Amino acid sequence: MSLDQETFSLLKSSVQRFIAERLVPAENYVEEHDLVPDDIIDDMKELGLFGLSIPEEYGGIGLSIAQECEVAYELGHTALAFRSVVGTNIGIGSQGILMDGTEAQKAEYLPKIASGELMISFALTEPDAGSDASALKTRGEKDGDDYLLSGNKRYITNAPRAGAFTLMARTDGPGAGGISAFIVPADLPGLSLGKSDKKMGQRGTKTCDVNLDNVRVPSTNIIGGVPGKGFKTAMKVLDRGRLHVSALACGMASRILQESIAYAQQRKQFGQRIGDFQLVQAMLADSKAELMAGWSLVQAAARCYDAKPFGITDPEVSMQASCSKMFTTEMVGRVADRGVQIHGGAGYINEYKVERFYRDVRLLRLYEGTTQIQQLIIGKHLMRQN
Ligand code: COS
Repeated sequence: MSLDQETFSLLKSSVQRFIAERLVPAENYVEEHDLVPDDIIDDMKELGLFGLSIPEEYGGIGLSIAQECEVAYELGHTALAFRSVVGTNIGIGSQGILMDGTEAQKAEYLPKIASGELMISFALTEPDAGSDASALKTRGEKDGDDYLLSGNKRYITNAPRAGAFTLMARTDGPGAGGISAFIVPADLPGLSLGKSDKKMGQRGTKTCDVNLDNVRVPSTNIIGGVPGKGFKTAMKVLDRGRLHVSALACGMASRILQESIAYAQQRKQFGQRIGDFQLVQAMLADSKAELMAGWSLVQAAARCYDAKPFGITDPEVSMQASCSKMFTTEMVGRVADRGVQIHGGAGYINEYKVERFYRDVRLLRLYEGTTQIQQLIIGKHLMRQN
């Protein structure tokens, strides 16, 4: 699946224009009010951002992952809260349905997800199951043709905005093989949301707990209709999501570098621009080279992903996605740190963008699998090679 090159170039220019003209000017509002305004969300729907990864037959734009990464790279050039609004519909919320859902599930949910009419979140993490995802405790008890879901999901991105969840619950005993993925409408009796999480950064990004107390869900809402396959669905979704996050990290590194260069060009000390000092140039050079390395890695891994049949388990793809996520999210952390350093005291002041981006990017090393989880996945893969 991919969009023809000419239409894709037009889409990319529209996204670039939208970011420059609508999103960047709204960054201060989002930071101040901890809110992405509704009119911007409406414009995102209009632009088709919610449906980037959904095939055209279901009303989306049908980008390949390599193309999706290019758009994510662009979206990385502004406050990450904007990307977060569309992120779950493009990625972790929708992709399980697309990869493993029945035809009826795809036909029912994907068009609404693609248009943004339905926002969908991904509910895997729990209070006692973060990195150790297969230890999740949310239970799904069979009751006639239904399942009764009970448990707690934590730090669920877009939960306050979601009309449905792709939600993992234990239906069949311990371990990964006992987990099923459900499509859970948000308005079912027994489902409630916790209070909004107060986070270090990414103001405007909405996360909270999702609590389930005997929520009755028909067994036809199990993704693919077969219980016990939910953990693999979640892992495949995360493989893809990790490439998207990697591209986002590169986009943000590029924006921080732009901010740093602009500051180094106008700020004067010791009678000259600070950018004329070689020690400042060294920081800019390190950031530029690391950004180029990271972005090349993401593009290569995305091409590898696109070359394989969609939605199947492929250890090589999984390993490359983890290499990308590990390298790029650590890289943007270093670029942000240098950005603050180049700004000096100003870099610690909230009105400068680098202060916010420094906090925003910290999350990239944590969600969709910490750096240490990526290392485990890469290491495991390497030790399996003959
Ligand atoms: N694609 C498809 N299947 C996969 C897979 C992948 N990428 N990774 C693992 N699996 C399968 C395995 O093949 C195994 O299947 P079998 O039992 O048939 O052999 C099953 O899933 C269990 O795999 P494994 O034993 O490797 O699972 P672990 O419990 O050891 O967990 C890690 C593996 C740690 C990698 C996983 O729990 C993980 O990614 N944790 C991080 C979770 C995360 O990213 N959370 C963020 C939440 S979303 S913001």
